[in-house]
This record gives sequence, structure tokens and C-alpha cells, in this order.
Amino acid sequence: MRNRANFTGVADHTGLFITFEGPEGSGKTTQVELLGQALAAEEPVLVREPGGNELGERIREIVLYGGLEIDAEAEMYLFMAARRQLIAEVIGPALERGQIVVGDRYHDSTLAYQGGARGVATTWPSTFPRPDVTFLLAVPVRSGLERNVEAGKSTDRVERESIEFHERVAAAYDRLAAAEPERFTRLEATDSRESIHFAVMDRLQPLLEAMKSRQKR
Ligand code: T5A
Repeated sequence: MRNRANFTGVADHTGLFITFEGPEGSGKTTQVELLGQALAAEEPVLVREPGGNELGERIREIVLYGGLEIDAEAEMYLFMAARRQLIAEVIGPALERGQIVVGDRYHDSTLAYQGGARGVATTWPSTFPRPDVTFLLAVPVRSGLERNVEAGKSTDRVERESIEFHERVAAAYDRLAAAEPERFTRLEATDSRESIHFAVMDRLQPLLEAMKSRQKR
């Protein structure tokens, strides 16, 4: 890969950057998949965090499944290092090409988990593009964790934290959404998969139209 150390060119991209956020088991992956299918003709780029490229997948393995004691601030930098690599390799170039990028978690996860729940001082780096729209899937913490158990998912180091930790994550997400009402759309994750997807498409319709007219110019 060529050196993209100074890569910042995403401020005035012609693409559309959509992210899904929420506590454990809130249905983010389900909605990313449904949206990916609905937008298939546009060839959207779907990414998950941490992961989505070689460095990110290796960091995912270390931070979530490595069995290590990790300092809270070190954990934050690991998630952010994975994210920065994903921006440089995948998200930034796709937005510059005018593509739709759909993220299964992004920097709001760091603000909610490491900032809100662990109490680490967090900021939004100027080289991390802001999503155009972020869907917050709000779910009662116990219901979300139970969903994951029922789905037979293996629990990772963060997921195994206490109920109080996950309550702090959920409260932090609510604060983030309240602080940026234009970017965030809060959806009840206890509604059916289909009705959530319908609400997602409804919110995106004007943004998709605006993106297409920008690209015609
Ligand atoms: N993390 C991550 C940080 O601490 N900081 C960071 O910066 C980042 C990026 C990642 C972990 O890392 C932490 C947060 C996490 O603890 P992960 O393995 O990537 O972990 O998994 P998560 O992103 O946490 O996703 P989850 O496994 O919790 O699940 P999803 O994606 O929210 O939910 P999904 O779609 O898999 O659905 C879960 C179950 O519910 C069902 C699904 O079929 C599935 O069985 N479901 C529904 N059931 C009823 N009604 C609906 N509407 C449903 N939608 C889905």
C-alpha cells in the first residue's frame, strides 16, 4: 500500500457515510446487512469495527480475544489505530470515489465505551471523517446481552463487563445522540427488524437523492 500517512482528503467528498451504533446485541449487524441488500445496486462499501482490513482484524483479535489485561487508555488507542487504518485504506478512498460507506460501529463506539463507560478522556480526531448519518439502535441492556446469548455468539473481553458498565455505555450513547440531533437518528431496537429497516430507508431517502444530484453536477 502506498504511504497514506497524511491522508485527510475526505472533508468535501461526494459519497455518503452511514454508521450504526448501539450497545451489545442491538441489531447493528442485522441492519447493516439489510441496508447492504437494499442498496446493492449502488455497490456500497460495508465495514465493521474493529476490523475490515488486516491490521484491524489483528487488533480485533488482540483487544477482544487476546486474553490480555489492557489499560483503558491503551485499549482506546488500539481501537483508534484500527479505525485510522480503516479510514486510510477503505473509508476515505471510497468516500472520495463517491461511494456509500456503511459502518458497523465507528468512532462513537470509542466515545461511548472507552469515554463514557471507562472514563478515558476522548476527542474526535480531525482526520476521522464525521458520518453524514448515524443510527443509534437503543435496546435495554439486558435484552441486548440476552439476544447475543440466544444467538450463540462468543463473548469478547468488552462484552463480559458488568451490567453497570453496559448501562454507562447506553447512557453515553444517549448523550451523544442528544448532542448531535442532526447526525443521529435514534431507533428502538426492540421493534421488528423490518420496521427498523423501513425507518432507516425513510431517513436515508433524501440523503441518497442529494448524493445523486451532487454527483450529476
Ligand atoms: N468496542 C468496539 C469498543 O469498546 N470500542 C470501540 O471503539 C469499538 C469499535 C465489538 C466489541 O468491541 C467494543 C464493543 C463490543 O463489545 P463485535 O463482536 O464487533 O464486538 O460485536 P458488536 O458490534 O458488539 O455487535 P453485537 O455482537 O453486540 O451484535 P449486533 O451487531 O448489535 O446485533 P446483531 O445484528 O448481531 O443481532 C444480535 C441478535 O439479535 C437478533 C439477531 O438475529 C441476532 O440473533 N436481532 C433481533 N431480534 C429481535 N428483533 C430485532 N429487531 C433484531 N435485530 C437483530
